[in-house]
Amino acid sequence: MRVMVLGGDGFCGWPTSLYLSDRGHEVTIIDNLSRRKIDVELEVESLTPIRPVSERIGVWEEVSGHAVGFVNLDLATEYDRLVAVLEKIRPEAIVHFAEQRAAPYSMRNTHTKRYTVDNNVRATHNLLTALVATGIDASLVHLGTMGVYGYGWSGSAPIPEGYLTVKVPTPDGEIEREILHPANPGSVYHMTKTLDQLMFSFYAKNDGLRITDLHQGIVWGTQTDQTSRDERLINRFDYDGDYGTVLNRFLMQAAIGHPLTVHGTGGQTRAFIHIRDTVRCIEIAINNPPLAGDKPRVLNQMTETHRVLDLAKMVADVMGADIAYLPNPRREADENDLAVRNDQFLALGLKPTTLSEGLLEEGRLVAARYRDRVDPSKIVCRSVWRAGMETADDLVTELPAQA
Ligand code: NAD
Ligand code: USQ
Repeated sequence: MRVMVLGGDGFCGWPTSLYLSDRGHEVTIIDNLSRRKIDVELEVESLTPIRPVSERIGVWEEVSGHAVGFVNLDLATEYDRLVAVLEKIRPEAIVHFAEQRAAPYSMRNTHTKRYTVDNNVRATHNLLTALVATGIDASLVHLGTMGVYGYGWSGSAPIPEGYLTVKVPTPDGEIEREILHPANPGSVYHMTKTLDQLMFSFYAKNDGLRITDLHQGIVWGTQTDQTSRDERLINRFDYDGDYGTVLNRFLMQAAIGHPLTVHGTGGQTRAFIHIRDTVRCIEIAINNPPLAGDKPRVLNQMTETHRVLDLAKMVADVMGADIAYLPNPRREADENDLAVRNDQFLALGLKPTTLSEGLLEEGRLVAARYRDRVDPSKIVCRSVWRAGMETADDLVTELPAQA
C-alpha cells in the first residue's frame, strides 16, 4: 500500500514508518519537525540521540533496501501544499500522528494552550477537507487517546470502544441509540482529541470518509526490531516533565539513581501499550478499514491497565529505586478504577506484549547507556493545571554517580 505517515518523525510515527516500510508498504513521512523545535524551546533533548530526519531515512534505506519519502510540511498551516502532496502521492492509507501530544505542555501557559488547539484541530480538519476536495479515497487511521473518555467515569463498567448504547425516553416509550461515549477530557491536549472525534463523525457521515480512530493508552518502551538495526535509527525517548510519560520516566529515573516521581498517592490507573504493539496495531488498522458510509471505527489501542504506584513499586523492586511522593501538578482524581475493552484488536490478531521484567530491563539498558544526556533540572513536572498549584523542587541537582 502507499501509506502517508503524518507525524512520522515522532516517538510513535518513526517506528511505525519503519515497520510499515519493512512490511513492504511504500511509506512517505509528512512532518514539520515541530516536536524537535519544542525540545529547543524547552531546552531539553531526547534521552536517546536521535539523528536528523534525512540521515535516519538514509540509514534505513542503507540497512533495509527500502526508500522512505519525506516532506517537511505543516498540516495546520500549509493547506495548499497538503493538497498538492496528496495529489502527487495518492495514498491508499494515511496514518495521522501529527499533533501536539503532551498534556502538561498543553497546560503550561496560554500560548501552549492556544498552540495545541490551533495545531491539532486545524491539522485534523485540513486533512479531512483535503481528502474531500481531492476525492482521494484513502482510509484514514488517526491516533486518538484513552483520555477522551476520562478515567473511571463509568466506575467498574469497562470502557466500550468508542460508542455507548443509551436509552432515550420519548413520549412513545424508550428508544435505543448508539452515541459517541461522552467526552471527558482532563487537559487541553485531551480536549483536542475529543474535538477530532466530532470532526471524524461529521466527515464520515457527510462525505463517506473511511476513518479509524485509535484510542491509544500510554505508550512505553523505546525500540522496535527496525529501530534497533542501527544506532542511527534509534527512537526518541522523552524523559522531561512535559513530554516524558510515566513508565518511561520511571525507567530512566531508576537507571540514573533518581527517586521515582509519583504524583500524589499514585492511585491513578491508566491504560498502557508497548511501542512494539503500537506499530502492529497500526498495520492491523490499515488492513481493516471501515466501509464508506460507516461511522468512524473506534478501537481501544491498549493492552493492560496499571496503577501508577504499582508501576513505581515494580520498577523500584526490579531496579532498586526509591519512591518520592510529590504534589500532583495536575487536576485529576487521586484514585480511579479503569477497566477497558480491547476486543477488536484481539479479534483482529493482536498478541499483546505485556509488562515483563525483560522489557523493563530493555528500558533500563537504554536509559543507562545514555544517562549522561540527562539534565536533572528537567525531571520534575512543573506545568500546573491551574496557576498557583504547588510543585516539587528538584530532587537532585547533579546526576548521581554511576552505581
Ligand atoms: P510526538 O510528538 O513524538 O510525534 C508527533 C509528530 O507530529 C512530531 O514529529 C511532530 O513534529 C509532528 N507534528 C505535530 N504537529 C504537526 C503539524 N502541524 N504538521 C506536521 N507535523 C506535525 O508524539 P507521539 O508520542 O509520537 O504521539 C503520536 C500521536 O499518538 C499523537 O497524536 C498522540 O496524541 C498519540 N498518542 C501518543 C501516546 C504516547 O504515549 N506517546 C499515547 C496515546 C496517543
Ligand atoms: N505521573 C506521575 N509521575 C510522573 C509522570 C506522570 O505520577 O512522573 C502520573 C500523572 O499524574 C498521570 C499519569 O501518571 O496520572 C499518566 O501521565 P503521563 O504523562 O504518563 O500520561 P498522559 O499525560 O495521560 O499522556 C500520555 C501521552 C498522551 C496520550 C496519553 C494516553 O503523552 O499523548 O494521549 O498518555 S492516556 O493516558 O491513556 O490518555
